[in-house]
Order: sequence, then C-alpha cells, then structure tokens
Amino acid sequence: MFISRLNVAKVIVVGDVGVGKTCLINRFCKDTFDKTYKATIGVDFEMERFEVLGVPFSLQLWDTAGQERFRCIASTYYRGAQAIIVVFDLSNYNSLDHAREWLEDAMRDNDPSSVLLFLVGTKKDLSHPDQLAQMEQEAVQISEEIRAEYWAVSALSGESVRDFFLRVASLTFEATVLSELERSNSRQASDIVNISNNCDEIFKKRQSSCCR
Ligand SMILES: Nc1nc2c(ncn2[C@@H]2O[C@H](COP(=O)(O)OP(=O)(O)O)[C@@H](O)[C@H]2O)c(=O)[nH]1
Ligand SMILES: [Mg+2]
Repeated sequence: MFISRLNVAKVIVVGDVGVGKTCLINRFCKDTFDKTYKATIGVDFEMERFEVLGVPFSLQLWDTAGQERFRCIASTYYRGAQAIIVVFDLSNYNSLDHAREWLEDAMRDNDPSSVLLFLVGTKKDLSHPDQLAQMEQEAVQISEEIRAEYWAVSALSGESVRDFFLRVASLTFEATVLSELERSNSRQASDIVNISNNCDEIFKKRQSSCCR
C-alpha cells in the first residue's frame, strides 16, 4: 500500500550555536537534559519512531551545527526536508533576529510550497515573564511573516517539548499522506482523516526508539 513509501519524514533543525537545538532533540528522543555543552560537529541525526493509526512513521531529526564554517556543508543536508524547525533562544534577542537568515539558508534547496515551518523559542525556564512577553510578541510577528507555527519550550524542564514534536509528526504525516493521495489520485484528498488535532490518541511513541 502507498503508506509504506511515506513512513520517514526528514525534519531539519537550524539556528544559532548554543540556542539549544541538541538539547531539544535529546529531551524528546532520550528524555534527558545534559547541562554540559557539547558542540555539535557538522550534522547529526536522530530517528524517532511512531505508530500512526497502526502505521509505522518516523521523524528523522537532522541536528545541524550552526557555526559559520559548517554552513556550506549543512546546506547539502537540507535538501528534501518535509519540515524545518528554526530554533532561537528566548533569552537572546540576536538569535531571534537571525531566524530569517536560517530559514533562507534551509529553504534554498527545498520547495517552499511543500515544507512545514516551525519557529521554536527555547530556554523558556530562563526568561523573566516581562522579557518573555516582549520576545514572544516579536516571535509571533516573525512567525506570521514566515508562515511558521510558533512554539515556546524548555528542554531543561521538558515543558511543551513532547507536544511540539507530536505536532510536527502529525502535520508531516498528514502532509505526506495528502500529497501522496493527490499524486496517486486514488481518492479525494479531503476524504483523509484529519489527525492534526488529536496527536496523543493517534500517535504512539515506540519504546527505546532512538537510534542512529
Ligand atoms: N536553562 C536552559 N538551558 C538550556 C536549555 N536548552 C539548552 N540549554 C543550554 O544551552 C547550551 C547549548 O545547548 P545545545 O543544545 O548544545 O545548543 P545547540 O548548539 O543549539 O545544539 C547548553 O549549555 C545547554 O545546557 C533549556 O531549555 N534551558
Ligand atoms: Mg548542537
């Protein structure tokens, strides 16, 4: 059946060095948080496996380094992404200011009409409420301009991390099923069940699911 061809979605995670990309992925995939900073070298990826309505579905999460010197290497890994996650640090305005540049880089080798975009503010636990409100106002405005969904999370406390990735998984799954249906013309695309508001019931995260 067509679904067997759809079961891996490539998701790339970009943003300035130190904003918390690796910690965000580790919180979701391994449910851990390591305070000691270890720079990501080049590009790394984690695979997170789910079952959606009984169908195996995986997110391939590409963790990029963020340093200038890796930018040209990273661009070759951006190709063919179903989703782009632009990460910034809620306690660092510059990192939000750079979000558009990261998006442009990541979009260069992708089709804008078919890529899902997310703007994610990390380290919510560090922000003072006033500072947070100000950053979020700006972040929401940028997310509307770039047509990204905005999320605020904390890898340290785990706040919203799981909900966020389940949202990414459900939207990418839905988008791949719809585009495959349109391509195959086997059914009206509107016949497909809308799963994006019901992630927890529909998605089952498989046990010990991270691997390289
Ligand atoms: N307080 C806090 N610190 C964080 C959080 N996420 C990451 N960090 C810290 O930020 C630093 C950079 O994180 P890392 O994930 O390696 O950043 P990357 O370069 O974007 O991959 C590390 O020292 C982490 O401990 C968070 O949610 N809260
Ligand atoms: Mg990293």
